[in-house]
Amino acid sequence: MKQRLGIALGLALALMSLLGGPARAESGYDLWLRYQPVEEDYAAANQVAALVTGQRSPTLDAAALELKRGLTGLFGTPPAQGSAVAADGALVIGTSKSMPAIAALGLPLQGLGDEGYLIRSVSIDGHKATVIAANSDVGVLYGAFAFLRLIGTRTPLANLDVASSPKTRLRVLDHWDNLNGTVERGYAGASIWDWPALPEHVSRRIIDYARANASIGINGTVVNNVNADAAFLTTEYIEKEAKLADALRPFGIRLYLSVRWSAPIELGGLKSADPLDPAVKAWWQSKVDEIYRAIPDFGGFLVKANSEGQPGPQDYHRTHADGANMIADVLAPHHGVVMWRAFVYANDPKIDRATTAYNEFVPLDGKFRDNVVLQVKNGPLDFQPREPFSPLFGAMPRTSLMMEFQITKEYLGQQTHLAYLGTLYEEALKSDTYEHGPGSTVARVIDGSLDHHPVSGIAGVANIGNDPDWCGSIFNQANWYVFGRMAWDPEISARAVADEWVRQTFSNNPAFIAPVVDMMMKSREAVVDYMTPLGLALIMAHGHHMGPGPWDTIGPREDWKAPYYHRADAEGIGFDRVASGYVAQYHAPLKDAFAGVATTPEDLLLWFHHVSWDYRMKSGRTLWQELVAHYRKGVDEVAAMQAAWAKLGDDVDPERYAQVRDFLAIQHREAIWWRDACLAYFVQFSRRPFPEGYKPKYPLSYYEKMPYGASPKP
Ligand code: GCV
Repeated sequence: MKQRLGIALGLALALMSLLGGPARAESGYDLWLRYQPVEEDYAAANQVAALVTGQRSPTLDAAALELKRGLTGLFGTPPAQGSAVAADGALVIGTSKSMPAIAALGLPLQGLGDEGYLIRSVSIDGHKATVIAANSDVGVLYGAFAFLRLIGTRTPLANLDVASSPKTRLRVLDHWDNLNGTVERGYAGASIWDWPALPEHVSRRIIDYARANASIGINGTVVNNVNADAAFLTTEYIEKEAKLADALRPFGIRLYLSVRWSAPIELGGLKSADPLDPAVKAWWQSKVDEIYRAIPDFGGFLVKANSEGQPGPQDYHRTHADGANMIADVLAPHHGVVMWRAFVYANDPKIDRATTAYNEFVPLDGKFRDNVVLQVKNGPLDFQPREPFSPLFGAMPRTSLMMEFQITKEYLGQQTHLAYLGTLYEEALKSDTYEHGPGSTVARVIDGSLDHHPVSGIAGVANIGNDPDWCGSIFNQANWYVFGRMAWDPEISARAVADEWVRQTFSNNPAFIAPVVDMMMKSREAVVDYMTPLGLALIMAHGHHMGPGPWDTIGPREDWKAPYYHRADAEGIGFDRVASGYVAQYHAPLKDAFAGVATTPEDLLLWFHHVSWDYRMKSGRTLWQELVAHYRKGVDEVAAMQAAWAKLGDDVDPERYAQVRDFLAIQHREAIWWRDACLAYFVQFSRRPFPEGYKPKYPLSYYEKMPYGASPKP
């Protein structure tokens, strides 16, 4: 029946478009906020008859507007709007202050903090009603989105009792967006910030960006690249940024800036940027005061200092703490924070790059001001398909630490490959640091609960651009979504989030949800398998990081060359990180487990050890055979995703369906490329035969000469 309706609808749409009618293309612009009609039986049991609001504010108006938009889409008719409950089925929203009916209910709001919400089925004046209540307007907005999510996932609305508050304080997107509109490591078009049009004009896209972020609890945005241009601190740009901040404010989003350490020289004409020079501090002081005059709720600064050629306090023989504290002191009176990045490494081939951030920052533990939070990438290298968690988590009890994830998939197939990062984030957050014995998870380090820090947070390097679908692909939207959901609750499961994303983005049909969630849950492991199995890392092509480059020795620095990482030779493959001192950076029992080849988890074996090609793995295969098996499995998983998607056309509009189908075909072709190129390269060291039925299609020289953007003919 459903299928016949689908065919009829398809014919009608085709006819309408032939006649030039309004058939609306599904570009993906609406993200997970599509609000498509619910099924008849759900609608019959769960109508929301009226929306009841009290006093107004920009944020409460945004909540009411979203509910109106959402309920109209989901139930087909707009809810009546009023200021009192007159019949059964009303939805009452507000704080105790804005809505007397909520105050009268005496709800337990105390524990919700200033961003949490309560959604509860109640009786008001003898009528059945639902309330969305909070201590703040933004809590009501988060509750409104949560209520729409309940409907989007078809949760029955009778007898609701949901209370939720974020576990982390800073839930921030880091945009690596440049002044000229390009995005570093962006694969979704140009920057969404239209600087030339500001301050006069803020586009509709910015409001929709704010809505999408509020719907998943993101409360901050760093608008410019960490490789920062000092121009973002000029008066001209502060005026533009203030306009953006005004547009984001109703949605609970604060604006932050990445700052260039040498800005006092470049903009202020000073001779130095030494953090202990009073003139330098005075410059920052006056700049910060200027910013807060324009943006009273400005969030603070993000700093990449003395990293990959960026200037920093070490240029003046000062420490990271000297630098961070100086700007923290000028931000403190305004309640601003400093997010100081721990992504530093030395260009010394004798030093294991993975050890450097720990060596540099652990001695500074306890030396940072309270409004400084150290922003640490999930792994010690650089957003690889798989890395162990950075040993800095759990090693700095007297410093606030926040997580930095990458949402944009610099190293995981960029625009086209389907790689759901929920499983990667979950793996990192659930990792046990053992800082205070078992249960000292990374999630508890970064939510501040383990060592009782007031500042806690998660940052995600955004995958957002001005492409019609925002993220370069429909499935990349899931990574923005899961980032926000895990920032709100670092203990939520990747599977649960995938399930709710699929329901809101595509369909509530169980026959669709199960295979798609399954694809998503396996997708990141597939990428690990066809790119960097068994703990390999950074063997991507130099610079752009798209495609294989285990042979790559281009570049000025040893630690930018692939052989530095994989260390393949006639004996075996992998990095001996016992010898490098890295293993010792973990707490027991991890450091004991990682010290032994047999006790190291096999999915990280070559990260920690240089292992003989003939080493016997748990499967009974030799290491060489196992490596080949993983590369092959990765390709097979992508083929399985293609086969699964091929059966699912009925529940997806043609435009989005075709994009996923086509991108999976690209992913399959490129997974084969990865497999064959890497194995053609590694076999020259292993000199072991390929298992029966497998051999790379082309000789190594073919892959080595492949130009950027090309991949082998299938
Ligand atoms: C913003 C990696 C990326 C760089 C990025 C850097 C960082 O090296 O390739 O593009 O620069 O990380 O996180 O600072």
